[in-house]
Amino acid sequence: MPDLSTPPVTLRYFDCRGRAQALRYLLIDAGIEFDDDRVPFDERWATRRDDPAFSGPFGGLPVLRWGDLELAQTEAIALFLGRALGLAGDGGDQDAAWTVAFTAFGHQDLLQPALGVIWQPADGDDEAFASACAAARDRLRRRYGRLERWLASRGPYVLGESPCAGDYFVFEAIDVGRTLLGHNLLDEFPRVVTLLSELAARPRLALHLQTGDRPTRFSGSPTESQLLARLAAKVDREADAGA
Ligand SMILES: N[C@@H](CCC(=O)N[C@@H](CS)C(=O)NCC(=O)O)C(=O)O
Repeated sequence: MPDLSTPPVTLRYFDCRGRAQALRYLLIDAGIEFDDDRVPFDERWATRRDDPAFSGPFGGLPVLRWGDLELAQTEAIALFLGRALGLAGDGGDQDAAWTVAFTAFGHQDLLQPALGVIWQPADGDDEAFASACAAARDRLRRRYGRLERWLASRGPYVLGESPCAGDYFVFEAIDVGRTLLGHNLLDEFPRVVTLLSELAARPRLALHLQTGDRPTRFSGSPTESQLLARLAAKVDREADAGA
């Protein structure tokens, strides 16, 4: 059994969802009290980014402090928390490896293509914008299909009955994907939808999602709001065309 008595915990990241939101979900769902240190997008980062005491060993966020331990790199933090909090399947080597695999799948393969659409040039032409969105949708749908297939013999979570660290990454990445690129992205993937709704219904997470405590920004892109407006207009146009 993991020891759930925790020392003081701080998770430092920017004031957006980005790479850290899955880690926030994981800590919240496990009932861990932590300092959710959200660095604003202002000159404070520029003045502190070169200070290893602030920006960690690699100069990038997120950074986790767990008592005397300082850890960086999103997926390493997930691995550590997964093991410390009993969120790595049955605790054996295979489940631990699959937990890492699904963390990487969520963080790299699902989240980065979804967020990529709000890192495009804000004033790019409509054709280039539409084709980047279509490419992201295609890539994501193929990957959601693989997840759907995986869940057919397990579920509702990736390792079975209870969530592992990787589920929070898959959840966050797909929630970002459907918010940015349209809810119909999940139309053919009922098991994926079930995973998302089961996780969102867990009491502490449901409370977090209802209270509006989650950062409103997705990323640090300075032109995020313009890209979001373009995306919303595009999704509306497509809905009208399909009606
Ligand atoms: N591979 C690292 C990447 C960390 C990283 O690049 N973080 C970005 C935010 S998403 C950052 O700190 N950017 C600020 C900067 O580099 O000045 C991880 O997964 O944690």
